[in-house]
Amino acid sequence: MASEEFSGNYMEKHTTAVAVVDFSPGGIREARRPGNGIFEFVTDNGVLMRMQLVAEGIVRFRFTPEGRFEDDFSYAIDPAFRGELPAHELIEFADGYALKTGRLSVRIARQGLKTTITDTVSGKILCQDEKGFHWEDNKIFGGEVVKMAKVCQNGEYFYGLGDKSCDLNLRGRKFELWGSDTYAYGRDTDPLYKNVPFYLSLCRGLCYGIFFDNTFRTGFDFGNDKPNVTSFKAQGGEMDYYFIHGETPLEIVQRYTRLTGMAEMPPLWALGYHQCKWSYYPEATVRNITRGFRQRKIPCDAIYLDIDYMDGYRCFTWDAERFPDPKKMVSELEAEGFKTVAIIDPGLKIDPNYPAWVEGIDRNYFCRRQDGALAKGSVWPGLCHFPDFTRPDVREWWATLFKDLIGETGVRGIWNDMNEPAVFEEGTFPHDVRHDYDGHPCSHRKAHNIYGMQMVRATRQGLKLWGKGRRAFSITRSAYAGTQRFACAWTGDNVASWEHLNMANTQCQRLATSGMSFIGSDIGGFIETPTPELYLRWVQLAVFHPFFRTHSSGDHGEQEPWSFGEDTTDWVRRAIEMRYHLLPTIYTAFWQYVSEGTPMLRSLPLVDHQNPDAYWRSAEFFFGDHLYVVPIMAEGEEGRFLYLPKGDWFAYHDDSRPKAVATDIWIECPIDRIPVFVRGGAVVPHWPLQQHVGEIANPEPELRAWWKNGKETSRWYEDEGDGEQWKEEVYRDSTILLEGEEGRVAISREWKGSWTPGYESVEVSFCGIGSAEAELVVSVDGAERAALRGDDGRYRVKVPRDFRKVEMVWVPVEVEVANAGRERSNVE
Ligand code: NBV
Repeated sequence: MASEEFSGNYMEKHTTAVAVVDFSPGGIREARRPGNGIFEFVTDNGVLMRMQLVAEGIVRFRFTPEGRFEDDFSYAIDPAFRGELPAHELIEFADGYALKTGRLSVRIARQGLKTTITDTVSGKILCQDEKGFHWEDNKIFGGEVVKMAKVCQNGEYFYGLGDKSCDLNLRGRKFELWGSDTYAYGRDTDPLYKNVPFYLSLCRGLCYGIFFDNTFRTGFDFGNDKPNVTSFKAQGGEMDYYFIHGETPLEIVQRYTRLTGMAEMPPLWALGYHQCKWSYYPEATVRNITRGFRQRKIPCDAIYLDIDYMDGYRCFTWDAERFPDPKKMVSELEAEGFKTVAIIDPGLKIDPNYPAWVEGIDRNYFCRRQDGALAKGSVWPGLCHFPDFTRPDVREWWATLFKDLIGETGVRGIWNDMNEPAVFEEGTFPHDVRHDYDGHPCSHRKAHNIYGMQMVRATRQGLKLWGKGRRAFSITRSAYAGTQRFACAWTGDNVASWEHLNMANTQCQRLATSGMSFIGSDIGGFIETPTPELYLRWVQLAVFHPFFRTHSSGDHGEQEPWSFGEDTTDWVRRAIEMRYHLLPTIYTAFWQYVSEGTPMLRSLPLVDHQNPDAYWRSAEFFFGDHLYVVPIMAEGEEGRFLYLPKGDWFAYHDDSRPKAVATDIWIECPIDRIPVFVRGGAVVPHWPLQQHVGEIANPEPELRAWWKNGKETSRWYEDEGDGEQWKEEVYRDSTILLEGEEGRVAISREWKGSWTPGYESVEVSFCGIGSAEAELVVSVDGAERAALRGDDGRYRVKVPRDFRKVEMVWVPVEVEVANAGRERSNVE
């Protein structure tokens, strides 16, 4: 029994033995309005429902059969979130009630509390209850298993839900959320590491999102058990969900992200390339690797220390033989442009000679079992105790433990692993482990899914406490909704296979849809060794993943950019160089994520949401506003069909234009290139090549502006790259308008913020114009300037840093249009 209980399956085994009886709400006997925008309904069988208008487009629903709600506490909802309530009214009908806002009508049936939400503009139903709220009594653990069933409409597609590894569309599948250490997971492995109970529905151009804020083990079914039913349920707690509406899927993701909290700007170096392995040690090996980058001129900004840097895997210690003088090493690496990132796990070794453990035990900071005994589990150091990160005082203490690592030694980033929490053999903590849950004591059944989030929250506190005013860089493997406030994340222990490359693509897109844009996968695969081609294609995809890190378990072979032969080294270098050139664009997309909640990776269906042809596609995605990335994810693929959404597009590498916009156009994909398209009219900021961020003190930017007959808006965000001043608007956030017509193109810009860049001038390149020599005149803020046409056909002009307008006029000659695309019929 003990080991069964420890395995976490105890409840499942015991509850499945009993026949399931579902209960449903009866008829409304009382309606009341306890606050502005808040409405409560009580049924004759004691169910209490609360409907709360939270902000424009967000309605929260809470149900309890217990007649009273629990304390309103959530780890997911950002305490800083403030929603403005739109005008609304509640109308009573014979068969129920309706809450109306300008945009939504939410009807609640008098009998059974079923809701129907209609978009009042189109008059179409967005989301309708099937069985609606229902529940099962939980005699083993108390409380209820709470359930919700909604109609799954014909033509409805689903996205989101964190790190699931299947194709983007979730329709026809079911999933669980219960953070799990899933070494070498596969396409159908479920649950995985992260728990993000947010999904997005897209149906013939209409869309909505559901965020089910419940931290117990949760299940989602998108028409799997019953093709016409979408349902979600949890093993305890309340049915507490937010319906989120928006004009577009991106607006819904923005609203969800605002609700659960915005990420902070990362230090700019964190967007560079990172090199990791389990493990680089001793010091000589670390230095050999960093030297390898500089000698081969492959840009890199961060080097990682996995668990072997510690003394016997004791967190916050160093192995004195392997790393005799960590401070010296870290500061010398820093002088060469490498930031050191170190791993920290949650388990602290039970060892009376180990100060962190002694402090934890003396202060009673470790998790206990139901009967009061300390919870134990074996992990890397042997038997460990685990801090209860759901206590504010424990989080504060944890932050202090980083004094040496961050404050003294100068480690710049902390990587939290094993925080599902993972425990050898048993998998995770037993259900009965107690947690404080910030003053709402509960068992591990409720706290499991937020344990990792609270750990990395505490870690981030440490980074801020000792980081000398620098921006924090923290990484987590496990997460709950809202973790984007505290960390960047990676997709865990993947495998060096083409299938895993495909999964990395969908997982990163999906996490971005789920509010977590700062995401990446272990490039090349954590387990096993990639072929040179697989490694290269992976790096090429990851150029467009916000977190850009090679990591491997290291016991199978080398996985540095130069480990795969000379040609591959050159091609990998080229891909990494592309990343460094694009850093200002990546940083701008990050800013849009931080300031508006707009995902950095934008899945095609979320952008092209009026076109159901795009709904089932998983491969292509948008990076930021204007780049469209077409990853190559199959062995030997030298060309592929792709879907190009409506609009003007240019091939990024040579400004050629695909012949036609179609669902199936053919492109060549030479080995040294990742196909990327740029939207016509886009202005995309670039930097000169650096071997690491900061190598050039004030890099002179290049703005590449692609031709469009019409108008297009672009953004360009700049700041000092570190420090907290961006919060005081010490940045330059430019909005650039491009206007083009035959014989004329102009870009004009305005900016917000008080930051003054250190460079003197900017290079503007007009791309994709064709030949425009005849009587070419360029003016910058009204003054004439010389423009040069390069061999690449681009017109370049140097402009002062604070330019407002650049205009180029010429007498049009016939415009050459090269063909990047061939129609399908040409190649079949
Ligand atoms: O710390 C070792 C590894 C780490 O490299 C990896 O990234 C984590 O996902 N860690 C898992 C524990 C060992 C896994 C077998």
